Amino acid sequence: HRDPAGTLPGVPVVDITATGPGSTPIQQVMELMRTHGPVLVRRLHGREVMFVADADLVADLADEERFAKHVGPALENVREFAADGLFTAYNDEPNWAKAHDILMPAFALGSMRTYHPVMLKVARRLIDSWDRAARDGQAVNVPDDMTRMTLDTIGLAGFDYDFGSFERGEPHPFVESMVRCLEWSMHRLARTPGNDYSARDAAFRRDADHLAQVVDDVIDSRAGTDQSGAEDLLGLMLSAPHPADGTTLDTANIRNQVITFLIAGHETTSGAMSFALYYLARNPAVLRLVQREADALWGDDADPEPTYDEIGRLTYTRQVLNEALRLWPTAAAFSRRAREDTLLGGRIPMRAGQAVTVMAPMLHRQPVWGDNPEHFDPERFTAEAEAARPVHAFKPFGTGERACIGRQFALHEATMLLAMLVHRYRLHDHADYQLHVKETLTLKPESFTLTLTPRTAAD
Ligand code: MNH
Repeated sequence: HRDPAGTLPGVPVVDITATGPGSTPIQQVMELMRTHGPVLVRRLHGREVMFVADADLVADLADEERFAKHVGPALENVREFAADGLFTAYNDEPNWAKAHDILMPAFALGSMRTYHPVMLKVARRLIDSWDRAARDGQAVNVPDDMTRMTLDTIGLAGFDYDFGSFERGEPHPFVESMVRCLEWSMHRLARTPGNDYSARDAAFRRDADHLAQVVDDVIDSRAGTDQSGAEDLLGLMLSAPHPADGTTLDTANIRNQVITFLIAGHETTSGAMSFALYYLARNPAVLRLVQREADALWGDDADPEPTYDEIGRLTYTRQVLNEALRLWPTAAAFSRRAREDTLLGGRIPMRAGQAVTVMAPMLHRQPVWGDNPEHFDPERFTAEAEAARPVHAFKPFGTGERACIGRQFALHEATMLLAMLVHRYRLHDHADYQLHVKETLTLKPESFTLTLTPRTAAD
C-alpha cells in the first residue's frame, strides 16, 4: 500500500465523496484539473486514484520499460462481461499475447483493403437513410446513426454477421444491452459502501447474458463451415494457429474476443465521427475545406465509388478527425502501472504495481497545444505541426503494445464516411445544438441532430 496521498510532493488531493462522481465522471475530473492542475489525486469513499494530464508525465508513462497497461477499476468491471478479451486482459494473461499475435495481421494497414468494400456498403446504407430524411425534411440523430453504421461495419467486416441496424427504428438490442453494461461498469465505481445494489447487479447480469447470446448467434452462424479460407476476424480466431505453439484460441476466449470487438470496434468510432460532424456543422470554413478535398476526388458525381487508395489521400479530412479526437477522445482515460519502484517524471514516487490514470481530454488541452486549446483547428494536424510537437502529446488510442489495435480500421471507416457525407449534403444545425457530452465510459454528443439538404453543383 502507498503512503497517504497528502505526502506526495506537490500533488493536490481532492475528496469528492460529498457529491460523488455523478453521471459525467470524466468531465468532473476535467473540471477538477482546471482548478487544481494536471496532476491530482481524487478521493472517493477513501478510495484514491491519481489522474495525470501533464504532457511530460504522460511522455514518461509511455516508457514501456518502467510502465505497462493497468486494468483499472473501470476495466475490472468490464471484465465481468469481456473477461480475457484483448481490451481487458491482464498483460501476463497468456491469452492476451496469443490473441494479439493471431489477430495483428488482420489489423495491419494492408488489411484495410479487405474491409474497404464492406465499409463502403455500410456507408451507403447510412446515405440511403439520410437521403430519405433529407427528402422528408426529417432531422437525423447523428450519434444514433453513426452507431448503426459502425456496428453494422464491425459485424460484417469482422464476423460476416449483419446487424441490419438501418432497418430498425430503435437501436439494435445488442447496443442497448451493451450501453447498459458500460453504464453499470461506470456507475459501479461510484458506489457507496454498505448500500444495496443487488437489483442493479441482477439487471446487469441479464444484459451481459444477452450480449453472450448474440455472440453465440454470431459464432453459431459460422460453426461447422470450413473456415480455412475465411480471413475475417472470426475466421482467424476459429482457424489460425498461433505462430509459436500451433494451437488456436479456445472457445471461451473466442466468445470474449467477439464481445470485445463488437463493443470496442464500434462504440468509440461512432462517437468520434459524431464529434467531427458536430465541429464541421459549427465551422463552415473548415467544412468548406473538407468539401473541397472530397470534390477534388469525386467532382459532382452524385454517387461516387470511393476506392481504397482515395481514402488515403483525404489528408485534410483525417486532420479534422484527429482534431475532433483531440478535443473529445472518445475513450478518454487509460491507466498505467509502474513495473518497479520509480519516480514518475523524476519527482512523483510510485511503488511497483501502483497505477495512475491518464486523462486524454486534458492532456489534449495542455500548453503544448498553444494558448487557445478549446479552439477547433485541424491545422494542428498538418505534418509540419505534428513534427513540431512532442510525440506523446496526442494519445486518443492509448500507448505502447496495448494501444488500440483497431486504429487504422477506425480511421479508414471514419475518413471515408465523413468525406462521403460532406460531399453529398449540406449540414444544418437546425436546433442550435448546445454540446452535451454523454458518458457511458465512452463519450458522445448526446441528442445531436442535423437536418440535411442535397448539395448542388453550385454549393
Ligand atoms: Mn480501440 C484499445 C481507443 C477504435 C479495438 N482503443 C484501445 C485503447 C484506446 C482505444 C485508448 C487502449 C485502452 C487502454 O490502454 O486501456 N479505439 C479507440 C478509439 C477508437 C478505437 C478512440 C476510434 C476512434 N478499437 C477501435 C476499433 C477496434 C478497436 C475500430 C476494432 C475493430 N481497441 C481495440 C482493442 C483494444 C483497443 C481490441 C485492446 C488492444 C490490446 O490491449 O491488445
